[in-house]
Order: sequence, then C-alpha cells, then structure tokens
Amino acid sequence: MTGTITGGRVEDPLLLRGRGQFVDDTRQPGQLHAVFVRSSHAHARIGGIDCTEARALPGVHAVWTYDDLRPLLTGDRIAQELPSGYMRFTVNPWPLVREEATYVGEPIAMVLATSRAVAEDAAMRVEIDYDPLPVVVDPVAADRPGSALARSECPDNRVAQTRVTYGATDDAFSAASLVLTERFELAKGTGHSIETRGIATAYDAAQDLLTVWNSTQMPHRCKTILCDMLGLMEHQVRVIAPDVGGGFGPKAVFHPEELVVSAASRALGRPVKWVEDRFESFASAVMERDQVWDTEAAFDTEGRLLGIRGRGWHDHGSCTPYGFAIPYNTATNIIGNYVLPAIDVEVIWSLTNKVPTSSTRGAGRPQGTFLIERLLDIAARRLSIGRDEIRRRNLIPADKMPYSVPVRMRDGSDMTYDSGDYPACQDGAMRLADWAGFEARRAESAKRGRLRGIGVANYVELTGRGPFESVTVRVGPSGQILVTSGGTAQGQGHKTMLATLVADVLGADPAEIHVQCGDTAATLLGVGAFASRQAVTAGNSAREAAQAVRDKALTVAATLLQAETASLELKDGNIRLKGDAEVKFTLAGIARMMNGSIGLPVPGGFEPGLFATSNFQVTGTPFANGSHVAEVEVDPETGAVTIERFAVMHDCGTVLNPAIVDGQVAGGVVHGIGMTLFEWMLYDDEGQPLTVTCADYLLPTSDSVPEMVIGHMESPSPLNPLGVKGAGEGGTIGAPAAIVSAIDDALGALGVAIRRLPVTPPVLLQEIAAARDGAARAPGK
Ligand code: MCN
Repeated sequence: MTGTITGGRVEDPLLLRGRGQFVDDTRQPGQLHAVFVRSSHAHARIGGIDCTEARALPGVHAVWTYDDLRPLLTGDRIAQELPSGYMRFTVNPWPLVREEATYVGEPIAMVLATSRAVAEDAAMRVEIDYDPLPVVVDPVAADRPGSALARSECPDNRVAQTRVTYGATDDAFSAASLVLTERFELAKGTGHSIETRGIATAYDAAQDLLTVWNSTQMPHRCKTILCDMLGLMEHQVRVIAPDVGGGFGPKAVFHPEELVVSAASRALGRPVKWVEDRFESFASAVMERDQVWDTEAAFDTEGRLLGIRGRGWHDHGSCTPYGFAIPYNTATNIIGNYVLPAIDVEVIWSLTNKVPTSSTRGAGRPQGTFLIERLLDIAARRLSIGRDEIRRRNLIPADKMPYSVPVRMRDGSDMTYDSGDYPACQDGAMRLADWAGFEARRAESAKRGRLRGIGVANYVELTGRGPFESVTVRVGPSGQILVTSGGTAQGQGHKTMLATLVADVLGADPAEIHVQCGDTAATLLGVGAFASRQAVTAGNSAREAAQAVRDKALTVAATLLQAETASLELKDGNIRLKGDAEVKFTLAGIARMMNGSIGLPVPGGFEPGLFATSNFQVTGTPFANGSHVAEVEVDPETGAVTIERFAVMHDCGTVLNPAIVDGQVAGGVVHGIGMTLFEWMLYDDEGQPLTVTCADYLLPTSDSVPEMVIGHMESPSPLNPLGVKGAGEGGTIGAPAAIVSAIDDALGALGVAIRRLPVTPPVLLQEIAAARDGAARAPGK
C-alpha cells in the first residue's frame, strides 16, 4: 500500500454521521417539484395529451409536453450516441415523447408543482390518448425478417452488428474431437443503488448561471449535453455530483429527465427538484444483461480449446442512451483467460420495446465469462476431465505475458493482456477455498440430505479506459493541500485514494488533505466513473500532479537557499536539509511566496502559484483478472441454493488500498450473486414490466451473502507508473460462472447443466426435472 489512512476512509466521518449531502438534501426557497407522466404502453402512437385538469389543480405551476419543451432546445432529440462503426442507424432518445411511445415508463409529460404530493396528484390528471402499436419484447424474435418494428421510424430492429473473429475457425471445428452446441440465455437486470436517480437545479438570472446537482457518474458529460441541447456556453452551466449513494453503471448515462428539469428551471427561473421513486427506477432507468447466445465450441481429446463460433442477440431496449460497448465486451470476454486459437462470433443489437440498455457493473463481461466458463464445464464433464484441470490446460501461461489477442480495441490496437499469472491465480483461489478438503464437506452435507457442490471460474477485465482523468493539486497560502478531480465517487473511496496518493508524495497526513471531485466548476476537464478506470487514470494523474508540486516547492526552496534540490526533503509541511532538524521553509510559506506580493517579483522568477494539473493519458488498457471459487448447497426438493463459501483471488496490479479493494471485490461478488440467483426484470408479451417493486425483483440481502475469503496477487501493470489496474467490477464478472459451476457440481449425479440466468428455485426445479426426464429417456433405460 502506498501511504496509509489511519481511522478509515476520508469520506467516512461525514457519511457515518449522516452528514453526507445527497441530491434530495438540497432545499431551496421557491423550489418546485417535478413529477413525470410516463407511458403506460410499451408501444403506442400518442393521439393527444390533455393537461387541462392537471394545470387547473391548485399548486401546479406548469405541465409540459414535448411541444412546450421543444422551443427551448437546439434539437429534437438528445444527441448522445458515442461514435461507433457497428451502427446501422441512429436511435437517440427523445427528451419527452413526441409522437410514439416505445417502452413503458418513457417520459411523456412533466408536472411542476409546489410540492411533490401535488405534482403526483396532477400527473394522474393528465389524459393521454394512446393508439397501441405492435410490441416486440424478444431480442431474437425482433431480429427475424418480418418482425414488428420496435420503432416505426427504423427500417428494422437490427440497430447494430459486429463480428469478433480471428484464426481458422472452420478448420478448428473440422479437427475437433468434441464439439459442443449450446444456447445460453441471460436475463435483464441492473444495478439498484440505494439512492435512486435525482436532480436539483438552481438558476441565477443575474449571472445567467444554471447550477445542477445531479446524482451522476459523469458530471462533465452531463454539462456538455446540457450546453449542447440548451444552446448555452460553458460558463452558463455548472454540474455538481454531490455525495452519490451508488451508481453501478446506470448513472453514467444521461437520462431525459436531466434535460427536461434543467430546461424548465432555466425557463421559469426557479429551482426545481426531481427524485426518482423506486417504480420509476425499475421502469425507466437503463438496464442491462439480457442476451441470448447460440454457441459452438471445439475441443481436442485433451480438452484443449480449438475454436468458438456463434451468434449473440443483445437486447438493446428502445433506443441508444449511450455507447455500444456492452455486447462487444461480452464477445471479447468469451476469449477470457485462455489460449483460444480461433473465434468467429457475431453480435446483434436488437431494438425492443423495453427500457433502453446501458451498462451495469461489469458491462457485458459477466455474460462473456459465463459463456466460456460454462463451455469449459460442460466439456470437462463430457471428457471426464476435472473442471480445474481443463482450465489449467487452457489458461494463458504467465511466461506468455504480455499476451496479445488479434482482436481490435476501440483505439485500433490489438487486445493485449499486459501482465498476470492466471494459472497461479486459479491455484491461489482453490487454496483459499480449501478445494482439496471439499469432498469431506460434501459428505457432511449429504448426511443432512443436502447436495453440495464446488465451482471455479476465471475472468479478465479491461480496466482503466481512457483517455484521461484530470487532477489538480494545489497548496494554498494557508498550507492546505487541495486536490480537485474530474473523477466522481459513488462510494468506491475515490477521495481516499487521491488523498493517500498525494499525501504520500507531499509527506502529508491524508486526513488533512481536502479533496473535491465531481464539480465542473472545480475542474475544467473530467470524464467520470465507469469501466473501473479512475485508479488508473485519476490515480496516476494525482501522483504526477503531486510530484510536480513537490518538485516546484523544493526547487524554489533550493534556489532561495542556494542549495541542491536533491539535498532537501519535504515532510509534514516543512522543508529541511536532509538529516537536519531545522525547518528552512514551510510549504505554506513557499505557497505564499508563489502567490506573489503586490509590486514585487515572484521570488526566483518562477511561474506563480504552487499547483499543478495532470491529465495522465493511458496508452493501452490494463487487464485485471481473478479466479472465483463458490461452494453451494442445493435442496433438490425446493430448488433453493445456499452459497456456503466464496473465495476470490484477485489481481488488480498494485493494490493502493487493500481494505477498499476488498470492499470493491466483495461488493462486486454480491452483484454477481444477485445476477445468478435473484435479479430478473420480467416483461410480459405486451412489454409490461412485471417486477417493479423490491418484492418482485429480488436483490441479494445479508442472509444470501456468505463470508468471503479474498486474496490478492499483484502483477503490476507496465502501462502506468503506479502499476495499477481497476478493481471496481471484477467481483461481478466471475461470480455467476463460479456459482453456476458449483450448482452443476452439486447436481452432477442428475446431469444438470445450467445454461440460463438467474437460477431461481422454480428454474432449478425445472432443470432438475428436465435432467431426470432426459436420464429416464436415455438409451438403455
Ligand atoms: N483501488 C485500489 N487499488 C487498485 C485499484 C483500485 O486501491 N489497484 C481502489 C481505489 O480506492 C478506488 C477503488 O478501488 O477508489 C475503485 O477503483 P476503480 O476500479 O478504478 O473504479 P472507479 O473509481 O473507476 O469506479 C467505478 C467502478 C465501477 S465501473 C462501478 S459500476 C462501481 C464500482 O466502481 N460502482 C460502485 N464500485 C462501486 N462501489 C460503490 N460503493 N458504489 C458504486 O456505485
């Protein structure tokens, strides 16, 4: 660890005392409350909207439809797609539905009232005339010729497609001893933060300044879109991400409500607040995960992978709220940690009449890892090879690192795994899990009538996506060190990381350093929190900026002392000659000098100020990796699965803060447990969401989360000075595959092989029944 924080994270004193400041904590005189009227149809033409009764309700300030909003905007739709070569046509969201609603929950109108209660009452009085249109909910059916259209304006439902291919795949299949043909189905789910989405605004007419407090992972991107859509200059919009109670991906997306509330606040000159309720969170915040894959895998007699081919359908929902990366991540994660000589997979993004799709923790990678790990498990069973052994035979050896896969990354380079020892990582996880002692535990469970199983899975994760994160380190005349970061924090300890890194370089106490992040007025540039990127990007920027500040302080002191810079040291805010107790200068004193005195030159002719900004730019993306071992008990009568033990060996390069990384890994695993056993966003054939409360959409709770044993390997990344890789998502990526492997193992005698998620009790009972049925009908029975 680089530097230490005694007494916890710098974030904790305020958060643990309930003094965090979240969007809903903003209270402003004259604040109006917004409520959205949402489509109750998955697909319908809007015949008319009657707001008369709603507008007449006492306390209602305004009711806006698209026609009221449009004059304030520079364009019809929210232009936010990232450029991508996969796209066949553009489907940007509308801020409010103009003519055609395309999913249940799509915002159609906004009510502004003096209280939330009045706004909700008024919203119920808005009359919408719907003319229903055909509905498409299945991504595979949506791709069939002649399918109904999810959006009338599009030529078909295939909004994008791409292929990941290299090697001689057909030859691989001709030479194979074993060919598996498998369909995998993964359900829709998302990251449910405790704090839902929310936005509060203030408009200062004197300065013509719109201030927006937004529970977002990307404040700078929000600002750019608001400037673009409202035709404002950069100095007219300030976006602040205050404390954010969880993001997990969906808050990286700019949602229509952010624009509509901001536009209204500026037009009416009033502060406005909108905080999403839990129903809206289920029906209208972006989701992810649902994909269907038809795959084939070729193995030799020894269980070595020869090739994989197939086709996947990614449910894209009704429009593109952000980038196209998710299914590409899935396709590339199929390659995983293994030597795969050939692959040819096609991915299709299907439009459907469901909530738009964007990333949730792992962003497509848990699905890819699930596929390859399932194929290995099924092949191991068919070839009578141990599941650990088949992996060992295929894992990329440590001496092949860095290992290049001929698959193109976004910047055009090959996908290169920069460092790591995958076989040692798997062995390490198995040791942590006491794999060797498992059979005794299985026998013990059997005595209680329970079936016990163990499973292992490996994963890689592209982390630290560029281009950069901006960090400024500043020493004020008081001597206080202020760090500003374009990055944001939703709970992952970003401030602690920055404080620790800067303190380490400046010889200071991390707890004394003030860190400000997520405020567009504090940092000119910023990208945000996603893709487990900020330890790599902001972390290295913080270190570089702090080094520049230290070097300047020491150089100024050396010049004034007529000494060598190397003969000086900086500690606890004091500059001394090495080995000498006498304080020559304080950091505050140097900062004061560099701030200048009226009429006098800056000492030494140096550039004024004691601060530095770094925008460390990544070249290449560090690949983190890990191995998970899950141990479960299954009750074959009820289909209930209990996770008894969970072990993770994790490698995110240099670990900056072990306690935080443990928390990140454990939190990620919990997400993976949810995806595997509980979380299932269901729609009926008419596109009506069926799981819009926490009683219907189940999340993992403390009784479903086992004690975890987490170990760390540190294979420093050669791609950045700190040697770090990201840690925020890995726990989620490996967990589903490991848990399902364990369930299969528990039910091995029945021949169950799970090919779909989530594995709820009814699903497992179906699988058990199908396996029993298959066994009963097998030849010779
Ligand atoms: N860290 C470390 N050493 C490393 C890497 C990371 O000590 N080698 C620590 C750092 O303290 C850093 C934290 O781990 O603050 C996470 O770092 P990183 O992996 O770079 O992730 P980001 O800061 O970019 O955060 C985003 C990531 C993602 S993509 C999701 S989704 C996610 C996650 O972080 N959402 C979270 N973790 C979350 N944790 C909480 N509590 N809440 C969320 O919404």
